[in-house]
Amino acid sequence: MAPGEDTGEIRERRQSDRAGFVPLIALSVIASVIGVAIGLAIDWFPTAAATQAGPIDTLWDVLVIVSVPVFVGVTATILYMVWRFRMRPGQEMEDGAPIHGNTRLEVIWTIIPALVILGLCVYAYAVLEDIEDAPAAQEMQVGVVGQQFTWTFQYPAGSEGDERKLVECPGKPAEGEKPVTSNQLYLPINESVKFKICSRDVLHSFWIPDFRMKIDAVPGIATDFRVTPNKLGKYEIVCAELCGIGHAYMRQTVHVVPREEFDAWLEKQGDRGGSAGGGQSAGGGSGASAAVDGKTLYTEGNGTSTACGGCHKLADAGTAGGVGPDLDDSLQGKDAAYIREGIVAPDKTVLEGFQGGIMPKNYGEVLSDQEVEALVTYLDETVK
Ligand code: HEC
Ligand SMILES: [Cu+2]
Repeated sequence: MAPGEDTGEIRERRQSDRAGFVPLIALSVIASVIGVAIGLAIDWFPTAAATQAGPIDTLWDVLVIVSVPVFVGVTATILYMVWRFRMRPGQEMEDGAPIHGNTRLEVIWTIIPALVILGLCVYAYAVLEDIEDAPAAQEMQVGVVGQQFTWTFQYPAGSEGDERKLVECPGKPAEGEKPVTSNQLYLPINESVKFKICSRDVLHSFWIPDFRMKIDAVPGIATDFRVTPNKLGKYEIVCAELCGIGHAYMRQTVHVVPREEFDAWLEKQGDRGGSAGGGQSAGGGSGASAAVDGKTLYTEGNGTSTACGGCHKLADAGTAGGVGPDLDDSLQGKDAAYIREGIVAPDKTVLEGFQGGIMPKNYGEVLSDQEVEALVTYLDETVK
């Protein structure tokens, strides 16, 4: 075979191959349009309840618009090549044409993706700068302490304008500081808040999906993020780092409320904190304690403590939680001291068949003495 004939044949083949790419490109474009349309139509996220959600959701849409065509294009090319250059009967022993590569193509397919990635990085960085921007007005700081398996929130004491010092993790208040501590997170609407997040034990991750914000809680250091909630309502707080046996139950609620409601709530918490701090003989304190009701504490908590019914079964309260023991059974014939220990020191003795470390260890801190007694009395009387 003369070399000239060979070259001519290859040139012809190349021309017909190029023509063959037209359907491939058409296919990729149509599939990309459909793919992008589906990608944008899917409702990926929960409610957008903070100003930070807008730019983040837009960033997501841009990523969908850019990445779907890449995925579709690569997949379509692979499938098309497999089909078009498949081996046909009689070609079993043939070798492919000797190809040496194509420098121009390689330059193109290196530069274009590099530019796309660079562009997306710059854009994503700009979004990050934007959502982390400090507000012009003074902002509130809230401490977030992660521990197996509950979040505790610390509101710095002091009124507007005071220097608002945050309590250091692991939560030992400085001299003279009386932070408000709560297992409930309340935030005033349309005000920027900066969370200072830390952990008392292992890695956790503080995530509020409706705000689109999440950051790890790391033992030994404080991390932070800020949000401006802009929609009234209750949203879920989730631990997004597998942190141990009770990880799945490490869920709490953030309440976004009007400023007045927030102030009223904080003041109420402050009173509680004050009385727990030793001022229990104060007239107001005893007045409030008269209203302490064990059943309510059990089913709802005191506004600071987490409720019990999510984990425990108790017929009288109508709760069916199955994480901890069925209290109607397990407390049968037990005395008040046993029940008290089960509440304030849950890991001292762990009931057979259950795992220690799941029940929150902070009931002794977040419940006042009267509240613990009210719970003990309630349980003692109900299970008999
Ligand atoms: C996150 C889940 C969870 C929550 C919330 C919880 N518990 Fe528990 N509780 C457990 C588990 C698990 C055990 C068994 C292991 C242990 O003793 O630590 C337990 C054990 C107990 C015991 C000892 C039972 C026995 O027979 O030894 C008592 C009493 C008790 N809980 C009461 C309460 C009360 C009251 C509350 C609310 C103030 C509460 N628990 C909230 C999970 C929970
Ligand atoms: Cu966790």
